[in-house]
Amino acid sequence: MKLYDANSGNAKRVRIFIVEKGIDIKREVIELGKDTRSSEFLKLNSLGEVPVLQLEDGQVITESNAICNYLEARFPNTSLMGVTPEEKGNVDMWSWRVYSQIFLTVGLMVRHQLPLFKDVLEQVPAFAEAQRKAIPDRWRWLDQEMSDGRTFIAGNAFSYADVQGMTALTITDIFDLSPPEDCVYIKKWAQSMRERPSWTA
Ligand SMILES: N[C@@H](CCC(=O)N[C@@H](CS)C(=O)NCC(=O)O)C(=O)O
Repeated sequence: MKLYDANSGNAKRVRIFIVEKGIDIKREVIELGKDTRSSEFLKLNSLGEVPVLQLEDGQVITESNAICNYLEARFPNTSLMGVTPEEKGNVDMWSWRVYSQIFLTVGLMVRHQLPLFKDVLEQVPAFAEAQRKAIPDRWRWLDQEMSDGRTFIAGNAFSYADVQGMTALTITDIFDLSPPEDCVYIKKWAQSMRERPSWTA
C-alpha cells in the first residue's frame, strides 16, 4: 500500500487516523498545485487531489473519508468508528457533523481565497468572508454540545469524530479561527488533542 500525501488538511486527516490506528503505510509526499496537477498524477486521481491510497493490486482509493473507512475495515483492531451498530451510527453522526459544520466551512473559505485554487474554481471573496464569519459560532455550537461533560466528541472514547475535530482544529489554527475563548469545553478537549502523539502527524 502507498499513500500519496501532501501538506494539506484532508491529507492530515488520514495521517492522524493512521497514527491512531497504529498502522504503518509507505508514503510519497508530493507538492500541492504542482505534482497534483501533473498528467501522471491525474491518471491516479482525475480530480488532482490528495490524499490517494494505492493498494497492493493497483486499485486506487481517493477521498480522505473513504480512505479512513477502508483502513478501518481492513484493520478493525483499535476501532475508531465503533463496533456495535449503535456505536457506528453515533460516531458517523458526530464525524459528519464536525466535518460538515466546521472543516467544510473553513475548506470553502480557503478554496475561495487562496491563490492555489484560483484556476480550480471561480473565487467569490464575499463567499469566503461569509464562511470565515460563520466559524466562531460553529465552534460555539460544538462547545454547547460538549457541555454535557463528555471527554470526546462522540462520547467517552476517542473516535473518528475526534480525528475530524483535530483536522478542523489544525486548519482553523492556520487561519486564526481556533475556538473562541468562551468555548471552555472545546478548549479543554483541544488541549488534550494537542497532547496526543498523532497531533504532529
Ligand atoms: N474531498 C477530498 C478533498 C481533497 C482536497 O481538496 N485536496 C486538496 C488539498 S486540501 C488538493 O489536493 N489540492 C490539490 C490541488 O489543488 O492541486 C478529500 O477529502 O480527500
